[in-house]
Amino acid sequence: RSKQGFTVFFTGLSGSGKSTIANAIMVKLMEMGGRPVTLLDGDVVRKHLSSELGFSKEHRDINIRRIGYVASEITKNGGIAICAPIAPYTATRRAVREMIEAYGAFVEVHVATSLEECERRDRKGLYQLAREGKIKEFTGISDPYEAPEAAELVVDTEGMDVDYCAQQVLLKLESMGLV
Ligand code: GGZ
Repeated sequence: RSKQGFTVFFTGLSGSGKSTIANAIMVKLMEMGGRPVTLLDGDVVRKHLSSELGFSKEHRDINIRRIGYVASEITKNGGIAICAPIAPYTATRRAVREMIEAYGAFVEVHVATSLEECERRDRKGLYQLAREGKIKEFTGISDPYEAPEAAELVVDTEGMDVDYCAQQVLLKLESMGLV
């Protein structure tokens, strides 16, 4: 029986489907019972933990390190942390991985929905504003996204529904012996 805590860390563009998959996997893990599950979603964290931060590289890195710290505390205490920020920088994601692997497993999930598809959906109208120059430093448009090269799992929400993607995550957690 595994009592080890772990962190599922989603990374991907705005509108890629991170939050939706994260919510679905949270529900599944809660239903399984056992360990407490904490969701650290991008916009909730920005509201409560990082409200003074903007989107410069420096501020994004501070934001991700805060998320990493909270997730590492949860992992240390045997819980499950689910994180869903953009986290565009490889080095920062690696730092968070190291912070968490000191206490438990780190499962990086790249939500690799293409920029074209995210922009086509543009569910919040942010891509249009970014194209018009009304939002500066917008990831994928005027700011970088460094795609992970060694994520534990890659999912793409284009042509795959949320439940399928969440199922893939669950299968990965099972294959890693975490659930
Ligand atoms: C990227 C931005 C920006 C800029 C506001 N670049 O789709 P959303 O709206 O709800 O998710 C995005 C969220 C990104 O915050 P994160 O904390 O996940 O970013 S990071 O990990 O890089 O710290 C988007 C909104 O904030 N948003 N301005 N310039 N996303």
